Amino acid sequence: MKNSIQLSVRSLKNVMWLFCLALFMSCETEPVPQEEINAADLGVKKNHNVVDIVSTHMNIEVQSTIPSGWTTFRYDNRSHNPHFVLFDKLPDGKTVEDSKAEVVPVFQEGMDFIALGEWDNAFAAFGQLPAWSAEIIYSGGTGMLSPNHISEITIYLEPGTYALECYVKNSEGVFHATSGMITGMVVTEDENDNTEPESTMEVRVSSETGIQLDEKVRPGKHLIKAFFEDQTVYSHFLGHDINLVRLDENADLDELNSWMNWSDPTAFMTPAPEGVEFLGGMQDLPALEGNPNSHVGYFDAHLKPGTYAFIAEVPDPMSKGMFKVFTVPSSR
Ligand SMILES: [Cu+2]
Repeated sequence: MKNSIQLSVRSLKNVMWLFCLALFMSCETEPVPQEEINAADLGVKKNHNVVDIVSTHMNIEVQSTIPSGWTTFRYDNRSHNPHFVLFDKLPDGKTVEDSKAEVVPVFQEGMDFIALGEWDNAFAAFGQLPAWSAEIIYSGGTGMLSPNHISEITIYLEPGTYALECYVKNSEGVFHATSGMITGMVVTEDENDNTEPESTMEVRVSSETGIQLDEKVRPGKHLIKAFFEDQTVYSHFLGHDINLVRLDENADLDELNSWMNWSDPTAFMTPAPEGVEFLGGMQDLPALEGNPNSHVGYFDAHLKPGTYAFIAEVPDPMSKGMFKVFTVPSSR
């Protein structure tokens, strides 16, 4: 008897709740179609096999071995600096210890000469890079992420040995990798059974046409598909990536445009430009011919109404069509 009373009270509550919901929905002048709500807020399917990456200071903590295939990484930046995590696929037989010994110090020496304006010495220093470093395949990773932010990305990882690194510079021009932000990870031949995720929005990046996105961006939780049409090497020795930033009224677009270039001795150093919140993105994907998975990476974003931009870390991204400012409206 008690149970049946409880049940009917519960049923009554349910009916009242549905009534209130119906009343609330009827007040909307333009109801949002259910499929749109699903796509924007509920359709982001989470992968359950998430690999955690954490930075608490100048470090990258991640498990040392994972299976190959589509993999979701959850990067938690608990430090006081903006960071990213670039996945360098190393040539066979090389490990992160080789990168630490033969690559990281060379870049630091080259950078130190650039800072002194000694370009000849800088080029001589970069000439010390081991021949094998030209075979490193930049294989995606988390875009720039402000402190106390979390970003999830999904990329397809081929078996191999990787170095995960961040090369933002501190206020003295020291690369974060020099200070310890580089770590190794082995991707085994074992395949995970994850499938490619479904996106709610797509952005495309190309060395010829820059960054392209839909004219209308809807607010909500998104899983953004970054499609790299191609990849190339710019004057800073690296390719293009894509980063999502939120801009407030203090943001100086010219300053941000100049800042996004590691090889500029006055740029890509902390503190980051004011008024800019880095929300992740996708590091350089290799866009290999005949390998569709190498063109695609996914990253999550909760787009609230406001002003944002997609921007690549390349010299003068504005001139390359790789700095696209857009607005997220308050309604769909
Ligand atoms: Cu860093």
